[in-house]
Amino acid sequence: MSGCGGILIRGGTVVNENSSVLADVYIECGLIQAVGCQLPHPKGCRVIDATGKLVLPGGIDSHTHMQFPFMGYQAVDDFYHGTKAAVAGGTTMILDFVIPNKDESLLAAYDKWRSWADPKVCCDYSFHVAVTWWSEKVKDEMEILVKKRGVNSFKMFMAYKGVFMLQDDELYPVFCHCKKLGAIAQVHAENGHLIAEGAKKLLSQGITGPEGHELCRPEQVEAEATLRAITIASCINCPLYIVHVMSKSAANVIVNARREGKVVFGEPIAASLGTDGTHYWDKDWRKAAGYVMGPPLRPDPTTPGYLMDLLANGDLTLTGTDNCTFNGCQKAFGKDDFTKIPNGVNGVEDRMSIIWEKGVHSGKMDENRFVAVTSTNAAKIFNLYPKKGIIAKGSDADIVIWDPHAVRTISAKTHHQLVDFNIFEGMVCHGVPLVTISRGKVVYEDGILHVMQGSGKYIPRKPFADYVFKRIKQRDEVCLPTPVQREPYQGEVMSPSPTTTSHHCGKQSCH
Ligand code: URQ
Ligand code: ZN
Ligand code: ZN
Repeated sequence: MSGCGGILIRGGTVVNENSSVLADVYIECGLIQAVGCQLPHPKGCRVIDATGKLVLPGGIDSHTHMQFPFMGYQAVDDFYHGTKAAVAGGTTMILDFVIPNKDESLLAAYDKWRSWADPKVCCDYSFHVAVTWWSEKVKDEMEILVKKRGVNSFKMFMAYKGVFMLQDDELYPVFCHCKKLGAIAQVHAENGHLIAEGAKKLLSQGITGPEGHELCRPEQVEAEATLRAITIASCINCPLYIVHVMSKSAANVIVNARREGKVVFGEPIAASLGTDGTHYWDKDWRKAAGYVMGPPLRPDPTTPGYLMDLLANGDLTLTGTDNCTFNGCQKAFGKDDFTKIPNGVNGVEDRMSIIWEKGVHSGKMDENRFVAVTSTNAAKIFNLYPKKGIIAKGSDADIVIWDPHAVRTISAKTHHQLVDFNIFEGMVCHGVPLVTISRGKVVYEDGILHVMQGSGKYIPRKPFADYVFKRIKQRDEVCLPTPVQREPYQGEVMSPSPTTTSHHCGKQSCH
């Protein structure tokens, strides 16, 4: 245990999802080598005093879009600035999205995204892949992505009509295929048809500003699609993951489905937990546009607190950010038409502090649940556990030393993201990362970044995560429908009339 630049974190409280214990942590060669009391101090290793501080598994942001080319612009936070900001906020892994255009090869898109990310990432990362069209080729490529590229999650859009949206009769085979491959199906749940109609109507009524973005896609539009996706998935016994849960109505649909025993996971994001959609009515156009994302934040100001309660009690499972940032001059493309405002907000840097402030400091959840919803549950769902998501011997040394009492004020003036706006501007948060360690290297300490572009690794993920698929497999085995055993029907069978409309088998007479 020496010679690799080991680090001994001494005297902190090690917090995992199920325990908080006073212990030292020794890391070397990128891994946690030991967790215990009064660990020896190997010669030459660095000692970090964590007395009075918490030692947490690094955050895993389940949902980002770094340098995403979208709505005519490229997101300004690329894989370098985005991951740099992530580690400054205590996040040590991101799950980003490969989003092919319709008709584009999924494998080619995956290769393109890898070529963007690999030279730039400052922390570990992995990819979900979006299925934006459906064909035999897509089906084959999904299989290659799972078996040869380490992808175990696919996102389907029920919105962005004509761009990324799939129809119900496409969702069904895609969900079937995800299940067969052991990948989790994720959905962007909004009714794309209703949004398109709503937007046309509002524009014709002279509503062109950011408030139109929320008005054309109210809560029911999100809730309806959430229920529809859950219904389709449950007909197939396919596990389902609802990305960016933004409203009480959609969250309630997920709560009910889980109460009915369905294998459904809900992901609220820093934005939906930390702020609300009243800003769309701000008189300052740039400010209002800064919050435009899909699904939108909700004007009901009790939404963030409600979602946090559900996250605290287990109805919602994990958190991401949907970090997808556009500057004011890019958002301004939609100055006269809200449908042209590039969708997306920040969050990757501030997620941990927002959830600590609104979740733990407020008394809604303890530090163990905080670890579960910011790290462990993502690791379990995406089959990264126990490599990630836990402080234990043998796990990757992705660690945050967290000061639960320190306070910081969020601002675009001081954040590490490139974007020129912060949706949490002025928010005072307890809970501050003091030191972030990624793969055994200190990448952030006392406000200073020590990152190197390209030092992060792509993490391949195996299919059939136990956390997701154990129940599914068992149900498939024991819940098969069985035919009723009957004596064969012996009575008369009348041939249908050739003049009536046929259905089902298309034949006029079945015997
Ligand atoms: O829907 C998403 O996740 C994308 C494409 C990013 N933007 C957004 O507004 N959520
Ligand atoms: Zn989405
Ligand atoms: Zn997204």
